[in-house]
Amino acid sequence: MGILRAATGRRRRPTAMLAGAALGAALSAAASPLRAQAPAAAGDAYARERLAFEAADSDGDGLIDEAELTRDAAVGFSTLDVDRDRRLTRAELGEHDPKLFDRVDADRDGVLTFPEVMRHKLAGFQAADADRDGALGFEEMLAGARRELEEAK
Ligand SMILES: [Ca+2]
Ligand SMILES: [Ca+2]
Ligand SMILES: [Ca+2]
Repeated sequence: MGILRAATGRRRRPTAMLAGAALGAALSAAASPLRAQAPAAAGDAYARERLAFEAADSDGDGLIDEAELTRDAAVGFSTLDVDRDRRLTRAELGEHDPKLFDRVDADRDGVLTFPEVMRHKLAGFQAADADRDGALGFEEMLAGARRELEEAK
């Protein structure tokens, strides 16, 4: 136990890619999020969202604010941007939902820029911010993600 704790650090965090992808999927189903999720029990999905939420909540106050959202999105974006040209191609995203890609790709040029991703994420963020305090709690984020998935159908 002691060795494991030392090896993993005080607080285990998912990798940047996982965090970016999972939070994106939950929050707005944008960019990184386009990665297909392996079929998993609902409990697994919940745990994964929880980990992603905690990773994005860098000050640990239990809320994701816009700065934290942006930081998390930037990490997720650059992790996916394998060739570092600041654009995400369909190939770089791997398996993803093409309809979702099209919704994020505002200028329809077939690649996603960070501003396109952020515009989509912020829209999802604001829609999910039910009490309008400029930050999302975990439950707000989950509810927003569920709503978005419904709308995407
Ligand atoms: Ca926070
Ligand atoms: Ca790229
Ligand atoms: Ca584009």
